[in-house]
Amino acid sequence: MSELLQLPAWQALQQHYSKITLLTMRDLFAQNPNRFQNFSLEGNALLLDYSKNRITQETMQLLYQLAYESELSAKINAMFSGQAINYTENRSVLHIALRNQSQQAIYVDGIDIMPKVRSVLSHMREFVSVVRNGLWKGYGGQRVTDVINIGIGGSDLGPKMVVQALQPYQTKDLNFHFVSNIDGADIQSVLNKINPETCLFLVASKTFTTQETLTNAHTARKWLLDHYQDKKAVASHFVAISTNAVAVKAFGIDVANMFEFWDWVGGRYSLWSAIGLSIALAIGMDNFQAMLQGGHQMDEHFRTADFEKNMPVILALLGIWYHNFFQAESHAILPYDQLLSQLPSYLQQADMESNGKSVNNQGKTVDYSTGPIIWGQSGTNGQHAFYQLIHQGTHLIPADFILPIKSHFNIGEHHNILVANCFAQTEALMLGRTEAELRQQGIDESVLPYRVFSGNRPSNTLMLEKITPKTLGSLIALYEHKIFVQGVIWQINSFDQWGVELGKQLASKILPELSQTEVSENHDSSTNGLIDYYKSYYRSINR
Ligand code: G6Q
Repeated sequence: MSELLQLPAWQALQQHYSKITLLTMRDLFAQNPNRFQNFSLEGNALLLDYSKNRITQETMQLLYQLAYESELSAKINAMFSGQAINYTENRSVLHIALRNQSQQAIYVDGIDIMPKVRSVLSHMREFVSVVRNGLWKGYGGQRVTDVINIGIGGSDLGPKMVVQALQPYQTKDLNFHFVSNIDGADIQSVLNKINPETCLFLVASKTFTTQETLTNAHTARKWLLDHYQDKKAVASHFVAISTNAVAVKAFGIDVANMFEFWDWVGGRYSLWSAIGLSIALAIGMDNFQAMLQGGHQMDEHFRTADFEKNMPVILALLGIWYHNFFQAESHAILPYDQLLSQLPSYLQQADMESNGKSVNNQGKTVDYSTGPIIWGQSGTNGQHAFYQLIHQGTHLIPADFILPIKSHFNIGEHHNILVANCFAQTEALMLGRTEAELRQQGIDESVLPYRVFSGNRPSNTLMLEKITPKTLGSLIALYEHKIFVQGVIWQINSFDQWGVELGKQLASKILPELSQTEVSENHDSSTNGLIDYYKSYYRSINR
């Protein structure tokens, strides 16, 4: 049995679980009128209500005990002090340094990295001001109207999510586009909309070797050169965000227009770095700094607050409670704000790429479940799609409801209706509807069983004042730290992603085979069969 399963707190939780399954939240709320006060927490302009969970004070105490026994405090200190906690790649994990607003030095290999962080931020500030003021000119002398971020995974999802979320802060002078997919439809649909004279491509790639990003960037480069017929044009229309200066130069991008970041920034934690250049161009550098400040405030909260008052820790422990004890396989992210519509996809990568691991820090296969499946959609759209299954299906799906108090769009009753729906959903999930209540309403006996809601379905509600750069920064950092805490408890490395490699290697092996005429023999019969079917069908329709 693994170390984790032998921890006294884990075993106590196992015992406690059988007691909890006999309780309903409906009863727990009826017994304790202060349940909301007892199980909610406010800070950093966020309110976390976790009272609608299948927990008692004892549950929480045991979960905190699990955090202590997992030496969480030491692990938090290890991250903040720059230790190489990404042990399979021997790297520090310091996205917190990118938003460090204190004068505190942060060391990697004995060198303070903060001067470098600040220097890239001033490079970004200078560039953002030049572009936003129309002083950056294309090769033909025109100002920029369209910014196209070419990147994938961590170099796409974060910036795309934030640019969408902070749309009310966006300059009207620039349009933003995100190209990620290798499918030519992605880049072509953007190229169809923009003008070569007024476009600016941001090639965002930590390694500058990613096949999708480089292929898209070369297609964009060719498109631009077809227009200008002069290679010198590339420098006026492309900038790079990367750790790989050699490859950036080889592409034809002026290294003076390369924005640097470092190997201690993981791709999915990189929106705070120069990878966030599209965000800074959209909302301006002051707003970008406000987002960093929001992130930093959450870092300070996470680093200093007792576990009992620590939002990321509480969210992480509740996640473990359902995932490992109730065997809930997934977790839904349900933002009640259209501006946050990309948040579920963003968190899907942040969480699933971080904690989708099955080997622990001792190199042993784990004997417990790790990372949940993260999914979701903005409310109220989800209500008319998949909430049925959350309410009456056979799966237990813990969910986070995220709601701003004030909307950026004051249109009639829209916001109040949205808010009412959000609260109604968490109430319905918790309370359910009994046969007796249905009878009282005069519901026909023949349909009674179908109309019963079992209830007792857990949710957290996160309320924030308004979606601003600062509150969004705090919200993102909250989830980043939640993911980290879960990784600590599961004893896995949340910061590598070897699972992405195999498919990449096999794809580069298959690519040349697609243009060969011989029958494929290098793979299993399914893969050979698919390759051959594709090749012969393709040839037959392209004669
Ligand atoms: C994230 C992953 C991955 C990465 C992309 C893009 O943590 O590492 O999603 O961001 O594969 O990589 P590049 O930025 O190197 O192109």
